[in-house]
Amino acid sequence: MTDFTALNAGHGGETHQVADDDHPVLTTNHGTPISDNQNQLKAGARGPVLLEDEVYREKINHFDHERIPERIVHARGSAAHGYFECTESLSDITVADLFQKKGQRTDVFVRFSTVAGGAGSIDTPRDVRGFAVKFYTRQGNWDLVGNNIPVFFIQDAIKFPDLIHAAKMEADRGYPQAATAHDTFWDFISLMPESTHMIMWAMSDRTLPRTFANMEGFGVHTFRFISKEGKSTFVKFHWKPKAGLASTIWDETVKIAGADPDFQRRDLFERIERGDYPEWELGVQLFDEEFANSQPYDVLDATKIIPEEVLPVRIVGKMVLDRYPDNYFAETEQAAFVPSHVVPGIGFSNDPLLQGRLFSYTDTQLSRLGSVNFHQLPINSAKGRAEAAGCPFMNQQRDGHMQMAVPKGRANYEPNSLAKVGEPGGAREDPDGGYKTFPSEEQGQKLRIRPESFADHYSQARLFFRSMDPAEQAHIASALVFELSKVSLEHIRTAMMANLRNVDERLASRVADGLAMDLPDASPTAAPVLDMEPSPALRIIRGPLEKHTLEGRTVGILIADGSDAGEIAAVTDAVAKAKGHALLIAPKVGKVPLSDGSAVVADKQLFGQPSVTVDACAVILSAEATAKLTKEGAAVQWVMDAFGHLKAIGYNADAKPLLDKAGVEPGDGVTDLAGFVEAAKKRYWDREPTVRTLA
Ligand code: HDD
Repeated sequence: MTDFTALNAGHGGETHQVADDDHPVLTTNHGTPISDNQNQLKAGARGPVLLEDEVYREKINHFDHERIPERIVHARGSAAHGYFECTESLSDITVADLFQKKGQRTDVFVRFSTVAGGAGSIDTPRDVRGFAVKFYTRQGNWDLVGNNIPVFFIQDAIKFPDLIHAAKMEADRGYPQAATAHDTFWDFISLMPESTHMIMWAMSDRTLPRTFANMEGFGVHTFRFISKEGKSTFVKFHWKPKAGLASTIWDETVKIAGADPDFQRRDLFERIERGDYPEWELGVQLFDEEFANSQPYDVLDATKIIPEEVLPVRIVGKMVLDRYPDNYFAETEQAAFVPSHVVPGIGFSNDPLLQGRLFSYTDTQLSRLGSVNFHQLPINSAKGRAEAAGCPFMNQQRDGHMQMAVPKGRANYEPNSLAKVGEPGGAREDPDGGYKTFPSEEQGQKLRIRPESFADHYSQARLFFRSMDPAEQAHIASALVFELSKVSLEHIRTAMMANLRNVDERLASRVADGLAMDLPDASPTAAPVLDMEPSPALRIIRGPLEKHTLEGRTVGILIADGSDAGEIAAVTDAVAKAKGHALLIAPKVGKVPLSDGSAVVADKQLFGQPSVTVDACAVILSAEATAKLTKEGAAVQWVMDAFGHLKAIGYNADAKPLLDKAGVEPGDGVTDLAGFVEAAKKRYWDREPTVRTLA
């Protein structure tokens, strides 16, 4: 018989990595040690492969089934672990464990997402962002499944499948992916006046967040807190980013998508790696029935906000994300967020959108994760309770696909008396500490109807638009022109403009002008449109959460052979002092020889790191390098984009010809190196009208 040992060693023998002290023995899933992970079992060296090869079959079989269905919405997501810390006790208002004591910490897992695109789509479409928080409290898991926008498109959950079908890629052609700029989305929206307020937010810079750390988050619906005495207080939840609100310019957004489709996921990972932990304050708006009844809108209507100027947000905690997941699939993908998962002290209102959600999320996990036992996956397990009570869950539910628990004894029913004879009797109710639903009085006829108090679809859309900074208003008008320009059916554009007239006549005219179309008559309204008091808290630009800072932000420093070592050190040090993050970017990464004979290794290569990926730009070049780079499209574009995207540009004297070539004009934010780091802390909105025409 032929001895094949030598053959195997010779062909691919070098790829055989064998077990040693550092590497355990490779096994199959049922534990059999594997001797060869490189070759299938064959009948002879050149012969056919054998079906009996379990090592091969098991490996490929498992691989073939690695993917699970992606989420029907919010498929593209990125997540991190961290903690929530209570900074003000709410023990008089709710029994929820996490709000009892100042300083008390609760572990969290947070997943950010886009809505419309598939799991492999880009991070930066114009889209709403999901902001889902799982609190592992000692009384079980609480999932606060919100968005970065405080209102929603529809008032009733029964419309959700239609909204999503219209928003996602069109059914026959399979595009566009992760974009709302198409016929079916705007067709649905034009026929759904209640979505107008949400559309104002969606067309604003809110859907172009710079990074996840620069977004607000909202629970959207009105929830309830329930106290020890059984008293209910209505509550709306707000997450306020410590890094400040910041967005990108549309042209920049589009270019980021090409330069780095994973821009925000990468940023989340790198921030945590650097120790720049993303952080938010948790705020609550607390109110009672009397306040609710005094407002000109219904607090059960998810297309409405309560302006912060009317009811201030009270800060009661902070959340810090300080650990990136170990494994994307096991944690981020298998995480199941379920709004009906609340803990004692937290309850629901009658918001019909919220009520509809309470069914949908558990249901979807059954097809996505495949089993009623999805709560046993480590990421979903009630680990906060496990720490407090020694077990994540205790009940008489049994079996099902992928059951991981091995319950002992016969007590799979309740009541039972088995404890009387010394057998384990299983868990029992806790009438005092267990979850109690708020016993609200409910009465009425069974009807498929919406209340009159939900009829006003335009007042808050107007409130939002009129509260914006002029620069933001221009962005909204331009976004509407862009999106509607991509709508091929003219009657849909016309219907949208008819709705916009009810929001603001000037906005409607700007859009009509941008589309070169005639303004139609305004569409009928179901209720009078009110002029509410503007709410400056809704602004990003020149608003209360726009921060002028370098903390956590990235400065790109363009260098090349012969750059001045002292100037580079001065800028890098100043950036570090301002708690920013400096990146040296050069035409070649390996080694950049500097003016004083020393050399640095660049962090990034110019062609792979366009200026859209950084928050501010410094250019430090020798005269010779500048002469070369003025003929290099990527370098000219680097500076041109920084200027067009309203970023600070600092430069040394020798680099000036590159700025001239890029059409950079002197003005605010264009500065010598000495003034650069201070200038780098903000964007220059007043420059915008000089670099592009907005609607
Ligand atoms: Fe939803 C996922 C947020 C309305 C049905 N939703 C999902 C996620 C977020 C939201 C952040 C992703 C969670 C994660 O990261 O895994 N959804 C919202 C907000 C809404 C909203 C803020 C309105 C205020 N959603 C909504 C309605 C329905 C759904 C009205 C259905 C009746 N949502 C789902 C879903 C998803 C989901 C199909 C897909 C994946 C999942 O649940 O786990 O069940």
